[in-house]
Amino acid sequence: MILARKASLVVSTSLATVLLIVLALLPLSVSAVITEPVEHIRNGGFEEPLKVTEDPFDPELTWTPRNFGWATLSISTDMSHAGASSLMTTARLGFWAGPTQAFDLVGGKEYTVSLWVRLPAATADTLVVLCFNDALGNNLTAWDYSVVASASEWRQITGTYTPAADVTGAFISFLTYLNSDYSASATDFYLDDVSITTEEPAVLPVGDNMIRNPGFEEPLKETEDPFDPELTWTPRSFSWATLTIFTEAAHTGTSSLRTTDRLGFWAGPTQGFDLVAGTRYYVSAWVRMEPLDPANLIVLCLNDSLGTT
Ligand SMILES: [Ca+2]
Ligand SMILES: [Ca+2]
Repeated sequence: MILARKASLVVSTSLATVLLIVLALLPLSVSAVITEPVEHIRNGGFEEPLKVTEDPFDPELTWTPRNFGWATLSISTDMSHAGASSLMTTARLGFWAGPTQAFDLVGGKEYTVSLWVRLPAATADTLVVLCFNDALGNNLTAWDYSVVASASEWRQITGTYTPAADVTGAFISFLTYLNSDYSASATDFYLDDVSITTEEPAVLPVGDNMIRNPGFEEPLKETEDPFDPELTWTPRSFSWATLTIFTEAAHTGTSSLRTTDRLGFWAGPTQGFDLVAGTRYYVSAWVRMEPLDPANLIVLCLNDSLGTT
Protein backbone atom coordinates (compact mmCIF):
# COMPACT_ATOMS: atom_id res chain seq x y z
CA MET A 1 0.00 0.00 0.00
CA ILE A 2 2.74 2.38 0.97
CA LEU A 3 4.63 1.43 -2.16
CA ALA A 4 1.58 2.11 -4.33
CA ARG A 5 1.07 5.54 -2.82
CA LYS A 6 4.70 6.37 -3.25
CA ALA A 7 4.57 5.29 -6.86
CA SER A 8 1.50 7.37 -7.68
CA LEU A 9 3.12 10.41 -6.07
CA VAL A 10 6.11 9.94 -8.29
CA VAL A 11 3.93 9.57 -11.36
CA SER A 12 2.34 12.96 -10.80
CA THR A 13 5.59 14.81 -10.23
CA SER A 14 8.02 13.09 -12.56
CA LEU A 15 7.54 14.82 -15.87
CA ALA A 16 11.17 15.62 -16.63
CA THR A 17 12.32 14.56 -20.03
CA VAL A 18 15.56 12.73 -20.51
CA LEU A 19 17.58 12.41 -23.65
CA LEU A 20 19.47 9.17 -23.47
CA ILE A 21 22.38 8.76 -25.81
CA VAL A 22 24.15 5.44 -25.67
CA LEU A 23 27.38 4.91 -27.54
CA ALA A 24 29.12 1.90 -28.85
CA LEU A 25 32.11 1.14 -26.64
CA LEU A 26 35.08 3.04 -27.95
CA PRO A 27 38.41 1.97 -26.47
CA LEU A 28 40.08 5.31 -27.04
CA SER A 29 37.39 7.30 -25.31
CA VAL A 30 37.23 5.17 -22.19
CA SER A 31 40.74 3.78 -21.76
CA ALA A 32 41.69 6.67 -19.50
CA VAL A 33 39.30 5.46 -16.83
CA ILE A 34 38.99 1.71 -17.31
CA THR A 35 42.09 -0.24 -16.31
CA GLU A 36 42.84 -3.87 -15.67
CA PRO A 37 45.76 -5.59 -13.96
CA VAL A 38 48.51 -6.80 -16.33
CA GLU A 39 50.69 -9.66 -15.09
CA HIS A 40 54.46 -9.31 -15.61
CA ILE A 41 55.47 -12.72 -14.23
CA ARG A 42 55.51 -15.63 -16.66
CA ASN A 43 54.50 -19.06 -15.31
CA GLY A 44 53.89 -17.57 -11.85
CA GLY A 45 51.75 -20.55 -10.82
CA PHE A 46 54.39 -23.08 -11.91
CA GLU A 47 51.76 -25.11 -13.72
CA GLU A 48 53.88 -25.10 -16.93
CA PRO A 49 57.28 -26.80 -17.28
CA LEU A 50 60.36 -24.65 -16.74
CA LYS A 51 62.03 -23.54 -19.98
CA VAL A 52 65.52 -24.83 -20.63
CA THR A 53 67.95 -21.91 -20.43
CA GLU A 54 70.03 -22.45 -23.55
CA ASP A 55 70.12 -18.73 -24.25
CA PRO A 56 70.32 -16.87 -20.94
CA PHE A 57 69.09 -13.66 -22.62
CA ASP A 58 66.02 -15.23 -24.24
CA PRO A 59 63.20 -12.79 -23.39
CA GLU A 60 60.81 -15.74 -23.23
CA LEU A 61 62.65 -17.24 -20.28
CA THR A 62 60.50 -17.75 -17.23
CA TRP A 63 62.35 -18.88 -14.09
CA THR A 64 66.09 -19.40 -13.88
CA PRO A 65 68.42 -19.92 -10.94
CA ARG A 66 70.36 -16.76 -10.13
CA ASN A 67 73.39 -16.49 -12.43
CA PHE A 68 71.94 -19.55 -14.24
CA GLY A 69 73.76 -22.01 -11.98
CA TRP A 70 73.67 -20.93 -8.34
CA ALA A 71 70.70 -23.16 -7.41
CA THR A 72 68.55 -25.97 -8.79
CA LEU A 73 64.95 -25.21 -9.72
CA SER A 74 62.34 -27.87 -10.29
CA ILE A 75 58.59 -28.04 -10.64
CA SER A 76 57.25 -29.90 -7.61
CA THR A 77 53.91 -31.64 -7.30
CA ASP A 78 54.50 -32.47 -3.62
CA MET A 79 53.12 -29.12 -2.53
CA SER A 80 51.09 -26.35 -4.12
CA HIS A 81 49.31 -23.22 -2.97
CA ALA A 82 47.03 -23.39 -6.01
CA GLY A 83 46.86 -25.70 -9.00
CA ALA A 84 48.86 -28.91 -8.98
CA SER A 85 52.43 -27.70 -8.59
CA SER A 86 54.86 -25.17 -7.17
CA LEU A 87 58.55 -24.29 -7.60
CA MET A 88 61.10 -26.11 -5.43
CA THR A 89 64.53 -24.49 -5.02
CA THR A 90 67.36 -26.73 -3.82
CA ALA A 91 71.19 -26.89 -3.91
CA ARG A 92 71.50 -23.17 -3.20
CA LEU A 93 75.06 -21.87 -3.14
CA GLY A 94 74.21 -19.25 -0.53
CA PHE A 95 71.47 -17.14 1.09
CA TRP A 96 71.39 -14.97 -2.08
CA ALA A 97 70.99 -17.91 -4.50
CA GLY A 98 67.48 -18.71 -5.66
CA PRO A 99 64.95 -18.35 -8.45
CA THR A 100 64.92 -15.21 -10.58
CA GLN A 101 62.81 -13.79 -13.35
CA ALA A 102 63.54 -10.65 -15.36
CA PHE A 103 61.20 -7.94 -16.63
CA ASP A 104 61.51 -4.20 -17.24
CA LEU A 105 60.57 -1.81 -14.46
CA VAL A 106 58.98 1.47 -15.54
CA GLY A 107 59.66 4.48 -13.33
CA GLY A 108 56.65 5.94 -11.54
CA LYS A 109 54.48 2.91 -12.17
CA GLU A 110 53.08 1.06 -9.16
CA TYR A 111 53.79 -2.67 -9.09
CA THR A 112 51.59 -4.85 -6.90
CA VAL A 113 53.38 -7.89 -5.51
CA SER A 114 51.90 -11.12 -4.21
CA LEU A 115 53.53 -14.52 -3.80
CA TRP A 116 53.39 -17.49 -1.45
CA VAL A 117 56.26 -19.36 0.17
CA ARG A 118 56.54 -22.54 2.21
CA LEU A 119 59.38 -24.63 3.61
CA PRO A 120 59.87 -28.39 3.32
CA ALA A 121 58.88 -30.48 6.34
CA ALA A 122 61.11 -30.27 9.42
CA THR A 123 62.75 -27.00 8.32
CA ALA A 124 63.25 -24.18 10.84
CA ASP A 125 61.29 -20.96 10.26
CA THR A 126 63.14 -18.83 7.73
CA LEU A 127 62.81 -15.19 6.77
CA VAL A 128 62.30 -15.09 2.98
CA VAL A 129 62.93 -11.70 1.35
CA LEU A 130 61.84 -10.81 -2.17
CA CYS A 131 64.19 -8.32 -3.86
CA PHE A 132 63.86 -6.22 -6.98
CA ASN A 133 67.31 -5.94 -8.57
CA ASP A 134 68.67 -3.82 -11.39
CA ALA A 135 70.40 -5.49 -14.33
CA LEU A 136 73.72 -5.46 -12.43
CA GLY A 137 72.17 -7.29 -9.49
CA ASN A 138 72.01 -4.30 -7.14
CA ASN A 139 69.15 -4.66 -4.68
CA LEU A 140 66.61 -1.87 -5.22
CA THR A 141 64.21 -2.77 -2.42
CA ALA A 142 66.22 -3.84 0.64
CA TRP A 143 63.98 -5.92 2.96
CA ASP A 144 60.69 -4.28 2.01
CA TYR A 145 58.92 -7.51 0.97
CA SER A 146 59.40 -10.45 3.31
CA VAL A 147 57.65 -13.08 5.39
CA VAL A 148 58.69 -15.66 7.97
CA ALA A 149 58.19 -18.87 6.01
CA SER A 150 57.12 -22.02 7.78
CA ALA A 151 56.98 -25.74 7.07
CA SER A 152 53.41 -25.88 8.38
CA GLU A 153 51.56 -23.56 6.00
CA TRP A 154 51.86 -21.30 2.94
CA ARG A 155 52.60 -17.67 3.82
CA GLN A 156 52.23 -14.61 1.61
CA ILE A 157 54.62 -11.81 0.70
CA THR A 158 52.62 -8.82 -0.44
CA GLY A 159 53.14 -5.12 -1.10
CA THR A 160 53.53 -2.45 -3.75
CA TYR A 161 56.66 -1.00 -5.30
CA THR A 162 57.04 2.16 -7.39
CA PRO A 163 60.53 2.49 -8.93
CA ALA A 164 61.82 6.04 -9.25
CA ALA A 165 63.17 5.53 -12.77
CA ASP A 166 63.11 3.00 -15.58
CA VAL A 167 65.20 -0.11 -14.91
CA THR A 168 65.84 -2.16 -18.04
CA GLY A 169 66.60 -5.80 -17.37
CA ALA A 170 65.46 -5.70 -13.77
CA PHE A 171 64.84 -9.03 -12.08
CA ILE A 172 63.42 -10.39 -8.86
CA SER A 173 65.43 -12.61 -6.55
CA PHE A 174 65.22 -14.03 -3.02
CA LEU A 175 67.32 -13.88 0.14
CA THR A 176 66.88 -16.20 3.13
CA TYR A 177 67.86 -15.85 6.79
CA LEU A 178 67.18 -18.11 9.76
CA ASN A 179 64.39 -16.47 11.72
CA SER A 180 65.93 -17.39 15.08
CA ASP A 181 69.07 -15.25 14.74
CA TYR A 182 68.92 -13.76 11.22
CA SER A 183 72.02 -15.66 10.19
CA ALA A 184 72.39 -16.43 6.51
CA SER A 185 70.58 -19.58 5.42
CA ALA A 186 70.59 -21.56 2.20
CA THR A 187 67.51 -23.58 2.98
CA ASP A 188 65.32 -25.16 0.31
CA PHE A 189 61.94 -23.47 -0.21
CA TYR A 190 58.76 -23.67 -2.25
CA LEU A 191 57.19 -20.78 -4.20
CA ASP A 192 53.74 -20.56 -5.75
CA ASP A 193 51.37 -17.97 -7.25
CA VAL A 194 54.01 -15.32 -7.89
CA SER A 195 52.30 -12.22 -9.26
CA ILE A 196 53.61 -8.74 -10.08
CA THR A 197 51.01 -6.58 -11.78
CA THR A 198 50.47 -3.02 -12.93
CA GLU A 199 47.16 -1.37 -13.77
CA GLU A 200 47.06 -0.68 -17.51
CA PRO A 201 44.39 0.82 -19.76
CA ALA A 202 41.96 -1.93 -20.66
CA VAL A 203 41.97 -2.95 -24.31
CA LEU A 204 38.30 -3.15 -25.09
CA PRO A 205 37.11 -5.42 -27.87
CA VAL A 206 35.87 -3.32 -30.78
CA GLY A 207 32.62 -4.48 -32.32
CA ASP A 208 31.57 -6.62 -29.38
CA ASN A 209 28.97 -4.15 -28.19
CA MET A 210 26.00 -6.16 -26.92
CA ILE A 211 23.65 -3.21 -27.26
CA ARG A 212 21.64 -3.09 -30.49
CA ASN A 213 21.22 0.32 -32.15
CA PRO A 214 23.49 1.88 -29.50
CA GLY A 215 23.83 5.26 -31.19
CA PHE A 216 20.16 5.57 -32.14
CA GLU A 217 21.06 6.11 -35.75
CA GLU A 218 18.56 3.41 -36.84
CA PRO A 219 14.77 3.64 -36.45
CA LEU A 220 13.29 2.01 -33.36
CA LYS A 221 11.68 -1.35 -34.07
CA GLU A 222 7.97 -1.63 -33.56
CA THR A 223 7.15 -3.80 -30.56
CA GLU A 224 4.65 -6.11 -32.17
CA ASP A 225 6.12 -9.11 -30.40
CA PRO A 226 7.47 -8.01 -27.03
CA PHE A 227 9.70 -11.09 -26.84
CA ASP A 228 11.23 -10.63 -30.28
CA PRO A 229 14.99 -11.12 -29.67
CA GLU A 230 15.67 -8.54 -32.37
CA LEU A 231 13.97 -5.80 -30.35
CA THR A 232 16.28 -2.89 -29.68
CA TRP A 233 14.91 -0.23 -27.36
CA THR A 234 11.53 -0.46 -25.66
CA PRO A 235 9.97 1.54 -22.84
CA ARG A 236 10.03 -0.39 -19.60
CA SER A 237 7.10 -2.83 -19.52
CA PHE A 238 6.55 -1.75 -23.18
CA SER A 239 4.39 1.25 -22.26
CA TRP A 240 5.66 3.09 -19.18
CA ALA A 241 7.28 5.84 -21.26
CA THR A 242 7.46 7.13 -24.82
CA LEU A 243 10.68 6.62 -26.79
CA THR A 244 11.47 8.52 -29.98
CA ILE A 245 14.50 8.96 -32.16
CA PHE A 246 15.50 12.60 -31.72
CA THR A 247 17.52 14.53 -34.27
CA GLU A 248 17.84 17.89 -32.50
CA ALA A 249 20.57 16.64 -30.15
CA ALA A 250 23.14 13.90 -30.53
CA HIS A 251 26.35 12.97 -28.79
CA THR A 252 27.61 11.33 -31.95
CA GLY A 253 25.99 10.81 -35.32
CA THR A 254 22.82 12.68 -36.09
CA SER A 255 20.36 11.37 -33.52
CA SER A 256 19.78 10.26 -29.96
CA LEU A 257 16.96 8.70 -27.96
CA ARG A 258 14.39 10.98 -26.33
CA THR A 259 12.37 9.60 -23.41
CA THR A 260 9.14 11.40 -22.48
CA ASP A 261 5.81 10.73 -20.74
CA ARG A 262 7.49 8.67 -18.04
CA LEU A 263 5.14 7.09 -15.51
CA GLY A 264 7.75 7.27 -12.77
CA PHE A 265 11.41 7.59 -11.86
CA TRP A 266 11.79 3.92 -12.80
CA ALA A 267 10.18 4.23 -16.24
CA GLY A 268 12.50 4.65 -19.18
CA PRO A 269 14.23 2.92 -22.07
CA THR A 270 15.25 -0.72 -21.69
CA GLN A 271 17.04 -3.32 -23.75
CA GLY A 272 17.35 -7.02 -23.01
CA PHE A 273 20.39 -9.26 -23.49
CA ASP A 274 21.93 -12.31 -21.86
CA LEU A 275 24.38 -11.72 -19.02
CA VAL A 276 27.05 -14.38 -18.64
CA ALA A 277 28.25 -15.04 -15.09
CA GLY A 278 31.91 -14.29 -14.49
CA THR A 279 32.21 -12.09 -17.59
CA ARG A 280 33.43 -8.52 -17.20
CA TYR A 281 31.23 -5.94 -18.92
CA TYR A 282 32.26 -2.38 -19.77
CA VAL A 283 29.45 0.13 -19.62
CA SER A 284 29.35 3.56 -21.27
CA ALA A 285 26.38 5.81 -22.00
CA TRP A 286 25.88 9.56 -22.45
CA VAL A 287 22.90 11.48 -21.15
CA ARG A 288 21.61 15.04 -21.06
CA MET A 289 18.44 16.84 -20.00
CA GLU A 290 16.23 19.11 -22.05
CA PRO A 291 17.82 22.59 -22.01
CA LEU A 292 15.37 24.08 -19.47
CA ASP A 293 15.13 21.03 -17.19
CA PRO A 294 17.10 20.92 -13.93
CA ALA A 295 20.05 18.60 -13.51
CA ASN A 296 19.02 15.04 -12.63
CA LEU A 297 20.97 12.12 -11.26
CA ILE A 298 20.61 9.38 -13.88
CA VAL A 299 21.32 5.81 -12.79
CA LEU A 300 21.83 3.00 -15.28
CA CYS A 301 20.74 -0.37 -13.85
CA LEU A 302 21.36 -3.94 -14.95
CA ASN A 303 18.28 -5.98 -14.03
CA ASP A 304 17.45 -9.67 -14.08
CA SER A 305 14.42 -10.88 -16.06
CA LEU A 306 12.14 -10.11 -13.07
CA GLY A 307 13.37 -6.54 -12.99
CA THR A 308 15.50 -6.90 -9.85
CA THR A 309 18.41 -4.46 -9.95
CA1 LIG B 1 50.69 -23.66 -8.64
CA1 LIG C 1 23.74 8.97 -32.19
